[in-house]
Amino acid sequence: MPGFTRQREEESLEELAALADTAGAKVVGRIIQNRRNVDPGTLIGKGKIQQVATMAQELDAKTIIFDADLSPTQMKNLEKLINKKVVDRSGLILDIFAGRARSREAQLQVELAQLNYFMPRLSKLWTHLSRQEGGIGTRGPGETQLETDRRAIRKRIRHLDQQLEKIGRQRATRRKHRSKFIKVALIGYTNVGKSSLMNTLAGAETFVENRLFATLDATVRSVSLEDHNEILLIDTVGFIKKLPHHLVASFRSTLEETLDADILLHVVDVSHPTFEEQIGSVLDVLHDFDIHHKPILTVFNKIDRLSHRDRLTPLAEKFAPSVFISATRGLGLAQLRSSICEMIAHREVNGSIKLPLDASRRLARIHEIARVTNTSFKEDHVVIDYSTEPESHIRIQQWEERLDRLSPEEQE
Ligand SMILES: Nc1nc2c(ncn2[C@@H]2O[C@H](COP(=O)(O)OP(=O)(O)OP(=O)(O)O)[C@@H](O)[C@H]2O)c(=O)[nH]1
Ligand SMILES: [Mg+2]
Repeated sequence: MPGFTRQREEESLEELAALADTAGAKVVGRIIQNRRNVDPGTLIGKGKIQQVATMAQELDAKTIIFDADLSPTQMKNLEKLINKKVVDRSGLILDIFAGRARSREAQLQVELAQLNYFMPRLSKLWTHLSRQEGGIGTRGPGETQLETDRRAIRKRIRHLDQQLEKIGRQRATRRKHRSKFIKVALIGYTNVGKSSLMNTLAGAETFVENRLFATLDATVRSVSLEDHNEILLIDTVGFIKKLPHHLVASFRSTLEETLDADILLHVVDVSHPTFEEQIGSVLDVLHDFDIHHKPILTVFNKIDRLSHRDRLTPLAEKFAPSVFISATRGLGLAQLRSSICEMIAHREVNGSIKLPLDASRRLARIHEIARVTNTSFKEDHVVIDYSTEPESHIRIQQWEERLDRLSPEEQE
């Protein structure tokens, strides 16, 4: 499409191949089409579909995977025209998730995401639900069967929703017990080394693998830093580009661990050819979940794989604050620890203060030294919610105490 370069698409396809490999498939061929706009019914053009069908025949491919999200109609049309099972990027990722989910919560979350995904796509070629061996040419369920399936799915979705809500509440309670600790979440693109870093810092045995989405559950470990700082380190599911929102949303309660964190460690695989693009994808997700205001330390990992470390200097300027490490070789960890301590000391705290309506100088001052998040005027006072660094917070809180003791003239 206009605005995309061939190289970028090839890299994206390379990632799709890695995903397919993770899902246990063998890639036998790839096709890219240049187009000015998408065909609403089939995404790609008629001639290209023919080419794909012929190529699939020749290579004896069982499945066609699209590096895009297909609408249910597009998927049905493509399956009819190519006469092979068609999977899109989300469907593939869901398949991986399904194979990776270990905890009960992750399993329920994945099942919910799968049902929501499959429901509008139920067609005769999708035979999963009827539990038959779904090879090509096997007939799927008939129309009445499909309707029964849909009803059963809706019921199951409601059940899963309830179960997840219950687990979510338990998780919230557990989170509350931990609230006196500073929470640091490891976030980042998939396969960048988040779990490896967790293992190095916490001496934990978190599952590490050179494949995508090794981690699906949020694991929490406590870590002691210098300065007597005891933090809780949280390992989370990795991000990937073009991951649709409904899919991310089904990991809501796992994501809440990230939403709840005080500090984010954004782990980046600096040895990856498209790491800057991966950074962009991660920041997009943070934006969508409205957590981009949290303090972020960018952790450039896998520096042991770089032959020219001078490449790193400009990165330090572009992505401050940042550190350079190797989680598996144990490089740069002292710097990482002290950077975390520094961020803890300077992190923003949320506060709220009640001021008389005429304390205009104080009001102006708050706007100077804090980020005001809400102002609500009451009959004889104003309540201001803000976030700022601990020092300013203490100063602002002192105003309130003093205001209580001062006369209105003195307050100004
Ligand atoms: N060379 C090198 N390899 C590393 C380093 N850190 C991690 N790796 C490797 O990178 C791969 C992925 O590591 P993980 O820790 O599973 O990555 P992750 O970010 O948790 O991945 P997901 O859970 O799949 O999102 C593994 O093969 C690690 O051994 C490092 O500093 N240097
Ligand atoms: Mg992991």
